Amino acid sequence: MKRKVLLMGQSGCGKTSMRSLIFSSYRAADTRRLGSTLDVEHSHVRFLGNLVLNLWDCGGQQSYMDSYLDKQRSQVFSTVGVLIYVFDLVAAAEGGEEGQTEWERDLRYYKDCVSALYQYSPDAQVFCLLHKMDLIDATRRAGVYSSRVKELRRKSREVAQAAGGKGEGFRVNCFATSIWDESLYRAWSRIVQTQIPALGVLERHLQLLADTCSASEVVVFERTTFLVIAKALGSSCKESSSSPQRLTGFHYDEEEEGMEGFRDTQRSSLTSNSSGFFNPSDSHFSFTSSTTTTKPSAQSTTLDPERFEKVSELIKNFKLSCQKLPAKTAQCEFQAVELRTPTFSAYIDSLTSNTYIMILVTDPSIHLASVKLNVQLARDHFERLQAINLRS
Ligand SMILES: Nc1nc2c(ncn2[C@@H]2O[C@H](COP(=O)(O)OP(=O)(O)OP(=O)(O)O)[C@@H](O)[C@H]2O)c(=O)[nH]1
Ligand SMILES: [Mg+2]
Repeated sequence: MKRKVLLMGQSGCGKTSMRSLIFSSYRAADTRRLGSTLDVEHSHVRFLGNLVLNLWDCGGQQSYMDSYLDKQRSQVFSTVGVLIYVFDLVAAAEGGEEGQTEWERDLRYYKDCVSALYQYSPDAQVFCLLHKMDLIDATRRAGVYSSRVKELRRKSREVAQAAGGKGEGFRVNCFATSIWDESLYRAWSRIVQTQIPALGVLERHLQLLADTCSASEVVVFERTTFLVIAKALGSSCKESSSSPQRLTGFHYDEEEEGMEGFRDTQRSSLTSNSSGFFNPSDSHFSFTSSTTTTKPSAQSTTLDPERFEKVSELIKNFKLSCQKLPAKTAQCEFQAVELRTPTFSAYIDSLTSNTYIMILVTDPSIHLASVKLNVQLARDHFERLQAINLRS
């Protein structure tokens, strides 16, 4: 199963950087050495065995952009599964040529790309990454983000109306991102999740495993990228939470979806359990009392909405650090992690040939040995499940 993924945006916005971080062994600092991409760089990334992401990293210099939208239009925009349009938030604030700001030029190109996509791949998914968020002052992030998202959604509606459609056009999924933290993993995890068939089936089976292990949370990561593929809450935790807002303790507008990691409230929201993981046995924990954006209740422990992506980033960096060890050690593959803290235990191990699993247990009466045994017994089952789901 092949999926074409278009990575577009103006020159210097960070497309090749994010691709290199997620799919190659780059660290954020290594991206400073990258040169500008000439025309389109194609790469095939095998994901979960049979799913192949056909990445088109489209160089963003003006002459190339004009060519994609004109001479190469049908070639570039046909059979697209996903369009990822990257905006450089810092450049957008600056003035460009002919009195047009960079943001206006970005918007014009974005609109033209969406219009071409509407024509050649109307079933594609559209993701907008508002990138280099680390360079925006923390107090301005929410404002900048939500105003940009509003404009992008408006542009999509305009394209749909111009094409004679009655609907809203593409549903635009926006994320605030930076190569310097886990926000990039969150965005890319969501993007690849949309391309995995029968994800719901995998999540249902994970839920069963979570219950069998009496776990609080279970997460599956892809083996090489460590992107989050699927997750499930144990039943006891599920009953007490009915919405993502309740789970994270945040309420926010639609325009602010996707900027979780950059919310001002994040720092103050982490309480005693600073790992950010769910701890139902914590006497201060309350799903229901924590619902304000700016003032988390002293009575509540809110969860870091990016806790799993933090794990992705940590493990990926750990693996990169290991490569610096003497040759014999560096060649060893990362295998498993066991972590015990006063409030929870975590176990990470391989699940299938293409995935790792992380199981979080907060009940102190549950021994990790039994969790390990369950993972061992579940391996063949999940291997078969993955093969069935990705066969089509
Ligand atoms: N501060 C910051 N810098 C970034 C981020 N992402 C990328 N950069 C920097 O932006 C510069 C340009 O990145 P590239 O990935 O080459 O940009 P590109 O979009 O591929 O550009 P073209 O290939 O010319 O289209 C590099 O120096 C990166 O280090 C980010 O999130 N924050
Ligand atoms: Mg590039």
